[in-house]
Amino acid sequence: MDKWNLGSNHHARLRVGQFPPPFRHCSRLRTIDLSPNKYRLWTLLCTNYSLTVLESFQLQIAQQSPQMATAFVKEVLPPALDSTSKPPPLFDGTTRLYICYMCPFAQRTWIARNYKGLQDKIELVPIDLQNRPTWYKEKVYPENKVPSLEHNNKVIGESLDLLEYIENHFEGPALLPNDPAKQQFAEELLSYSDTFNKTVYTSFKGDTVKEAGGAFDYLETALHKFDDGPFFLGQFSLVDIAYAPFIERFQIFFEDAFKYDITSGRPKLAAWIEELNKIDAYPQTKCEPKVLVEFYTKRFLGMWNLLIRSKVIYVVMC
Ligand SMILES: N[C@@H](CCC(=O)N[C@@H](CS)C(=O)NCC(=O)O)C(=O)O
Repeated sequence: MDKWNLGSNHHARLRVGQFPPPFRHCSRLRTIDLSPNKYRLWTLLCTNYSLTVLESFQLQIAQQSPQMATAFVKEVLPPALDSTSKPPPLFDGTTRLYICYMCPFAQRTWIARNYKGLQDKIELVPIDLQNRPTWYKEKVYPENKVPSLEHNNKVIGESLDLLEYIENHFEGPALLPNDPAKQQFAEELLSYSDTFNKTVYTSFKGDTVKEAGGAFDYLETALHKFDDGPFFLGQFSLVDIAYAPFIERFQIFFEDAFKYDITSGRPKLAAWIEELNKIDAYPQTKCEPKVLVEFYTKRFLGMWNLLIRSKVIYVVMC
């Protein structure tokens, strides 16, 4: 597709939080539909202000079929703050979500923020955990972990608590259903998520596929409970958000390290992953698979394995 031409059959739609800088605070503009001509104007405008916005916008559009009328722009992500970075103007009334791009716990809260369309209300503040700024522990969150949320002059942590906090304190589409049976199942699955993660992470030290298999089966069974949608409670909810970052990592790592497809023989889990990827709020929070595999291999299989896999040893020996 021509970089500057949307094509006569295409229309594009920008959403709040995805406008280029001069319009970012136009809260009255929730979405705007663009005809091909208007789109050309926008691309010129974007070029002046943010090439990244423009490029990801075009990438997204290029991926749409001509029939599809909607294209979403990826948020331009801020660089991670490290030990050399000054703190943001803390407790100035801005709501800030402190995350780390690689952290699955933080990713949960990031997905919820995106899904509720709070990109303009909750500022993302990524932290480099390997080279943490000292002010984070001293002035923001004494636990020194991510995620944490600075809101109304206080800081709250713990990803599962934060999911509920975001659901209860901010506007946007509901992430918990009213149905008491579904609410009860949500509680059950949210409290199982720690056990699930522990079981899978612990399995890396033993007979991984066998030990982790039961945990994946548990999810497969859970996905059969409600048949009014592909998600744990039928419709997309906090429960899906709680599991998504971990399943993302496990699927990639199991495939790479153990040649094991976690969706094999688990059709509901396969469908869940496929549907999850269609939720706009999620894909832009995902990690680069290569980075993830390297990180997990080093952490769970050891440095030696990483060197062999990265062919360093092979090259040295040949
Ligand atoms: N239970 C916490 C776990 C958060 C957590 O362990 N985050 C990691 C990054 S993935 C972290 O901040 N680690 C820093 C540290 O432990 O010093 C939650 O659910 O939010």
